[in-house]
Amino acid sequence: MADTKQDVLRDLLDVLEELTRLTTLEEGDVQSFRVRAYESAARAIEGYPGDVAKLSVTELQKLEGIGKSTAAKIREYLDTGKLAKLGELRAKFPASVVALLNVQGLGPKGVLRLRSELGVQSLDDLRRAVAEQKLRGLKGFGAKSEEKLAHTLARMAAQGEGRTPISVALPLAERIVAHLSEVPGASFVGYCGSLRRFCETVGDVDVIVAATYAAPVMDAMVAMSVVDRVLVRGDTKTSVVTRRGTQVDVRVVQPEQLGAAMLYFTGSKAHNVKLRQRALARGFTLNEYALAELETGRVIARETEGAIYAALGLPFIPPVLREDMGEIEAAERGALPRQISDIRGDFHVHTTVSGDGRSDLGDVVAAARARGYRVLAITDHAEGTLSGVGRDALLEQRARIAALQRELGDAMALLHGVELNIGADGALDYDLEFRRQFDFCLASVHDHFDLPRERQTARIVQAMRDPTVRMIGHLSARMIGGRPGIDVDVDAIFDAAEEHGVALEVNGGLPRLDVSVDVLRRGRDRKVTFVLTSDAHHATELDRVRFAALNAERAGVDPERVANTWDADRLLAWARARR
Ligand code: DGT
Ligand code: CA
Ligand code: CA
Ligand code: ZN
Repeated sequence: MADTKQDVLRDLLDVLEELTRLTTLEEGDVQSFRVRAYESAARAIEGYPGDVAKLSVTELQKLEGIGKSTAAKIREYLDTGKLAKLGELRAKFPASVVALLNVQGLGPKGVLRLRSELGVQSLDDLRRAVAEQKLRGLKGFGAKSEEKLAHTLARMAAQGEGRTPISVALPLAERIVAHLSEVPGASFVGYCGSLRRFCETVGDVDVIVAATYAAPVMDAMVAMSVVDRVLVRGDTKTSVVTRRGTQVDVRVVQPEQLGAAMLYFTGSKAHNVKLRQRALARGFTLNEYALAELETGRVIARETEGAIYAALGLPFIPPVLREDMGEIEAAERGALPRQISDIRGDFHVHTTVSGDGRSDLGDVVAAARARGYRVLAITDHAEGTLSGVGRDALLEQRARIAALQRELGDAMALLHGVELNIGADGALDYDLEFRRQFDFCLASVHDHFDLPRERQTARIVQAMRDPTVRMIGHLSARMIGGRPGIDVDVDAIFDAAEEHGVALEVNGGLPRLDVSVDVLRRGRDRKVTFVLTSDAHHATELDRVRFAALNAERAGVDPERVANTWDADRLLAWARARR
């Protein structure tokens, strides 16, 4: 089966990403010239509207962000499916060493020093070295950073360091699904397991394919370029491990059994157990093949999940709710939470005005219009953030927004907003007078992650008291699988949110998903307004708002608590309201 244009593009981006990571190790610097060259090449390719594979070295070089040597590497990979430089780097840095880059606070320099001076080649080695207090004598480390590392390692172990963050697992799964969907005879391909339930990390990715013949599906799976090794190659199940260390289980089922298989392999286990008890109470058995009569084995339902739920006297239960947290009981009472639909706007969006934004204002606005939004707040970083800007740049942007608004008319309201940085003691950027001139201010934490709970809580509450702050962005500032969240008293934050009428963001960026599902569950019955956002740094990332919606649905938050679902007038009045 020939690779499609999309596959080629994704493979190429993967290769560039791996090259970037390995080069940080080779050079001991995340900011080296070559690291940045690969990063900017990846962005150029992502943004290129045509077929990259058709471009010559010279044509590649003409794209902004691609230099001569990177252009040659790209061509080499497209022509041969291989890259000599990558092979060389892989030989130099085995996967267990690359995995050390995931240890917060170590960085490529630290990894290299630990390897050369202490022979640390893996997380286990590092754990041993820390336990034996071997780091404190090392230049650039010391007792303090050794203690910090011990802390980080303990946290990684507690989070299940073998688990893959959803920001890696979901794109991987979507890519596998797209690839296997092209196999002739595959009538359905989808992912199940914890990923379909939208868990923040997954132990492995479970993919289900409905097909009469399994062999072509399994052939296509093991041939994918993301695959590092094959663990099991069977008739109904194949398991592989990707280069980044994620296990993927692919199961082929007969098309008429698809529903039963999807239900079973989506889980959770606890949800399945409850359903099976319910089936037994009705004289049925339920397994991955069918819901059937206990006595006769006669099949009652198996083609769709909905048919199985219906035969058990239940409405369809959305996968994100299947955690045995009362959803079956709620379904029985007809009291499942309402779905979140009709998202009418976004309130956390960056443009090239932010140092880390990658789409021009005009492109972001056009993309928002294409989604049918009625309100859009442009919220670039204020000067207190690393990638933020000063007043002049924002005033210039304000004029551009006003001009765009004239073109848009009533179709969509553009708000000139800003993402303020919350200082260690709660101070915000600029001065009150300047902040008041924005249509919409959100405030969020971007540094000082290690403050004790009272100070973290106090600094955020202090920001909430500011009359210009409409919303607190990514409350915990965590990066799933990377940085832990800051320590805050969530109940005190809810109290302040109710008192000051400040909303809490539900950030849909997969590395963040912040506020988390846990905080959403705790806040479900408080009078707190939640706002779904994409935190897009590129026009295509506006789509991430759907992840925010899934996270809110996981927690069973009612749409009435979610500002984006309000009608346009109410939403706009809320966004502009001044205290
Ligand atoms: P993970 O991979 O650890 O993030 O979590 P899951 O939920 O994806 O678990 P996994 O991959 O072991 O299995 C996928 C689904 O298959 C699981 O959610 C429920 C179902 N399943 C697996 N083993 C059992 C079992 O022993 N009993 C029942 N009832 N269901 C099972
Ligand atoms: Ca799984
Ligand atoms: Ca599995
Ligand atoms: Zn932001």
